[in-house]
Amino acid sequence: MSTRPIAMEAVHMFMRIDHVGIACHDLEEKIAFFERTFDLRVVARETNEEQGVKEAMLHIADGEGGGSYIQLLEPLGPDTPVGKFLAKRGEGVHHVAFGVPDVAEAMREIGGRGVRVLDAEPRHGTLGSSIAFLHPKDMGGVLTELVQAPDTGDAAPGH
Ligand code: V0V
Ligand code: CO
Repeated sequence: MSTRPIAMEAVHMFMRIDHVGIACHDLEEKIAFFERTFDLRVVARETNEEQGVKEAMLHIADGEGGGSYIQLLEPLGPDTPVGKFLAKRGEGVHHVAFGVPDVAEAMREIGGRGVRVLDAEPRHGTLGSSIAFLHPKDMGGVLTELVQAPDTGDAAPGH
């Protein structure tokens, strides 16, 4: 077995964990908990009508190609992805988001490998990112998000 270290520029699709999305009933209460308990700080808040959420990003670390965060998500209504998730499962991990260099390219490549891509084109995400989702049933039960940070690659369409 080779003991050679993996090259820094090793090619795989996911560059880093961008965020873990946590569904909650009360965004302000959960922000207060994470700030108080872990000394984390909110760096962005947004109401995203298209995704049906009010969300906040708590910064953890910076890495190559972007940072890593906890994303707290409160639904805008019961008939939204997070609203339905809360009704069915209660509060908990809603999705895991991976950083990719180019979200449109990742959607094509991953879609071509038989995983259902839920978005026809990249959508607007938090912190100016471009995002797309992969079906949880094709991802071992985990709703998975692809994230292209705003300063990497070319701007995606729809911005
Ligand atoms: C649903 N299911 C999940 C799930 N949501 N499994 C794991 N994790 C989740 N988050 C399961 C559910 O238990 C059902 O399995 C099955 O999928 C169908 O679920 P459903 O309740 O009938 O709901 P659907 O099919 O109407 O919608 C589910 C999907 C939907 C995943 C297709 O939620 C979606 O399109 N999500 C992508 C958009 C999104 O989640 N946006 C909010 C985050 P059983 O019970 O039949 O076995 S926005 C965000 O992250 C932003 C803005 C950002 O990061 O910037
Ligand atoms: Co997210």
